[in-house]
Amino acid sequence: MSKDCAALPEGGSVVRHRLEAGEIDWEIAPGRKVRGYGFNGRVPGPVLEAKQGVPLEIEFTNRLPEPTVIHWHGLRIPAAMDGTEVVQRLIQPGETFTYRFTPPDAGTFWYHPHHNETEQLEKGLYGALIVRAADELALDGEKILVFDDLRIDKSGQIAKFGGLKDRHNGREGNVRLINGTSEPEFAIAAGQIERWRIVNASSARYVRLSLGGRPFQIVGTDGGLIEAPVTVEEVLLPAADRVELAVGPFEKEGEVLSIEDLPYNRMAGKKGVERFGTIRIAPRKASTARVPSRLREIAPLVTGTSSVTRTVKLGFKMSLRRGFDFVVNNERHHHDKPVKVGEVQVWDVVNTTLMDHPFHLHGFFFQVLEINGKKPAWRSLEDVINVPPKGTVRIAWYPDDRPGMWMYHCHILDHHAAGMMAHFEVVGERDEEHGHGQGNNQSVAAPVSHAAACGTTPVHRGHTFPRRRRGE
Ligand SMILES: [Cu+2]
Repeated sequence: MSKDCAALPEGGSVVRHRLEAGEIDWEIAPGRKVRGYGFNGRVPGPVLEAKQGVPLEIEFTNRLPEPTVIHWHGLRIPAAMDGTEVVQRLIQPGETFTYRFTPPDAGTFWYHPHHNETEQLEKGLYGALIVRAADELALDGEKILVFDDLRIDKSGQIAKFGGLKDRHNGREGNVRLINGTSEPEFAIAAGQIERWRIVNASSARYVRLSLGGRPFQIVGTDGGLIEAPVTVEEVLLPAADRVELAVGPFEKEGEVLSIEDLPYNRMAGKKGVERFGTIRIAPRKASTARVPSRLREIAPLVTGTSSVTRTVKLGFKMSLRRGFDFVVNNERHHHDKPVKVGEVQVWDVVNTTLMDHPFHLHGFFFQVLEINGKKPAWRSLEDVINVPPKGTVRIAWYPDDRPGMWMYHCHILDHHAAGMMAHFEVVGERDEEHGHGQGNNQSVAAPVSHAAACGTTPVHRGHTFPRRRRGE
């Protein structure tokens, strides 16, 4: 990825970026332009580089012909900076708003509008935001790959929006893009291992990612590194999901592998194998990368049997006026009960429908305790999880001291727009004192240390690892 024009000179210990959203001619393939939206004239928007624990300032200007607001997806920041209509006034055409927050966690995040997002995201408003730790896991190289699909009509432009079919299934595209380009080629030197940070920015598509059927290692998910690398031959990314991989080493110089989306049936029309891009194995280079066998510790939020504190029902409902709605607890744009700071939340997210829904919680990571009663294979920090048809995902999360209005929703953008979302308030200790003068003493949950809530105890130190030996 190019170092880009968004970076402003660093002033003191603040990292500053400037973003501008506007209409652009988006070149999705050589000579093939569509009229879309972009940040700083491009799709995806610039990679916003940030440092863990260092204040970040993003001066955003809206040059679109419509209002917008920018959401920092996955970042555990104050509610007022979450970038939704609930916590701030919409940014009107011509207006500038400066977002200020300190990213507390290293990882692969992204940014996108949170207003009219079915159209604004599809038209190209999205970008990666990378928060780096002081002691990053550095391999031989790094790639940031933002996946998207785009629906192009016969005239070669972005197809018109709306319709009951998209409202039901979510909008999938007929052109597959990585970093805003149709089926690009990437190079990796034979013998080397790279860290690939992957974002699925699609409106609805689930990407069942395969790298030519070759094994790769998962090293991180939404909330940063997992505890230990996991070797797989494919990984499923629901809409809005992220994954970090250690890719390579490949041996055969000149070989070309497909970056593919394998068939996945989310009960909204099944597709075949579809290519997103290719990998060319470039001339061999020496490698100094080693993927540590332990990446970090993630303390469990809940041990033993968990008692559920809330049930969230994702549903579908017929409507005389609109044909049908997607709902939470039987209500469009549901208002859920408040959550108290310091009380561990154990939620059953129940999918009462016959299709998959990617559940997204704003502003807090959760740990997945069970999927349909089964413990996941490894522990991770997530902000998006797929809830299978008629299935239940049990999650645990810790409301640390960031009171305010938050939300959760399905990240199939059409479902979100059709009502599958809820607002809720995180109520701080101070609010409690005002109301009852009892502070947070009534908290029933076991005390959880900040480190446990954030789940961050890095194991690896520094980024110099012993040189890989042959056969290792
Ligand atoms: Cu959904």
